[in-house]
Amino acid sequence: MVLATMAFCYFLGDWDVDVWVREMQHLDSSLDLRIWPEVGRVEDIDYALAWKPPPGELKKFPNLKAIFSLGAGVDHVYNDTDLPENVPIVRVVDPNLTMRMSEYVVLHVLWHHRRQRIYDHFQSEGKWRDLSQPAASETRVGVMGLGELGIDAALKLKTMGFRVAGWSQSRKNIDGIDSFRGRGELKAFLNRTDILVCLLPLTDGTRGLLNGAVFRDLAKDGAGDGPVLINAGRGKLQNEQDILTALENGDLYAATLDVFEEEPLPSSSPLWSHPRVTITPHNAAVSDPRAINAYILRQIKRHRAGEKLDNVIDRAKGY
Ligand code: NDP
Ligand code: OXD
Repeated sequence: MVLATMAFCYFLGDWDVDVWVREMQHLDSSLDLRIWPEVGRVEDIDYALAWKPPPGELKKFPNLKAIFSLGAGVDHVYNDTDLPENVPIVRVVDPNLTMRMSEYVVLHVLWHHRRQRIYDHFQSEGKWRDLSQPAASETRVGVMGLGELGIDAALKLKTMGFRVAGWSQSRKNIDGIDSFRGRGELKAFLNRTDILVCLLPLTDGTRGLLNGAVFRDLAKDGAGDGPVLINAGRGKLQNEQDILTALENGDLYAATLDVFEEEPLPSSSPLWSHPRVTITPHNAAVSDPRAINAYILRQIKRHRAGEKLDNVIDRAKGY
């Protein structure tokens, strides 16, 4: 199919433009690719491929047929309160991204479960010492957000022997995973959770959810060192002052954070130097240019052929 009669516009923020363009041209060298802000005639643009598009820019394309988020989350598109109406917003659902996220979740659950922070400390002191070690089957992991990413991570943790539950809007029926739904079942979900993994989207219904009241409800009778938070969803899901307070009062023992209220995390944040906090720079599951471009191009080819787009977000729900 000839795609040369239409134009794509990339919004790439601080990502590597050369790599994204090279990978897309590798897939189809005939494409008319524009890189914001050098967009040329706004009437030409059929598809926007966007990471953090500046508010107001998408509205300028009168012939826009779809907006592709370059990540799984779409809150960075929603930041624009003046989005064109009736243009579908499509998010990434791709095995490459899903596997990366599950690697991250499994790594950090195991790292806390196996008490690796303490062994690193022993090593720094040249100390040969072993600690008691609960079995995975004694450790209860709770995954907030049982969507594309949460389900895959939950199943991998279950395979490793952990006792896994998930929390979502709707009830799930997944073999071996206990399902909790909605605010009414949140407390029960937290009460049975030793390691809380957050893979929720940022919406009006989830903003600020990871707060002191939630940490207070986490199980305090676990086999490990105490409740752990792993957040790879979005930074604005969490209240960082409440995380620090909970780390002091024992509602949390430790945390792994990939996302932050403000990114990059300001150098003044006490999280950087907290002895029981692990920080990664919002790279739990990076968007791989080759895989994500291929996913989007497949969708566009199908769309041009009159087929429906997949993974269009529900604007009313916000994810
Ligand atoms: P999905 O849309 O597939 O899943 C979202 C899940 O959250 C669903 O299970 C949904 O419930 C649940 N949910 C949404 N709102 C609520 C609510 N108010 N209460 C309870 N549950 C709720 O998203 P993905 O799994 O693909 O991605 C999740 C998020 O991960 C992304 O939005 C993004 O923010 C983040 N992410 C972070 C990355 C990183 O590198 N740090 C990389 C990729 C994604 P239901 O199933 O009932 O609809
Ligand atoms: C995403 C992300 O949403 O990388 O994909 O945060």
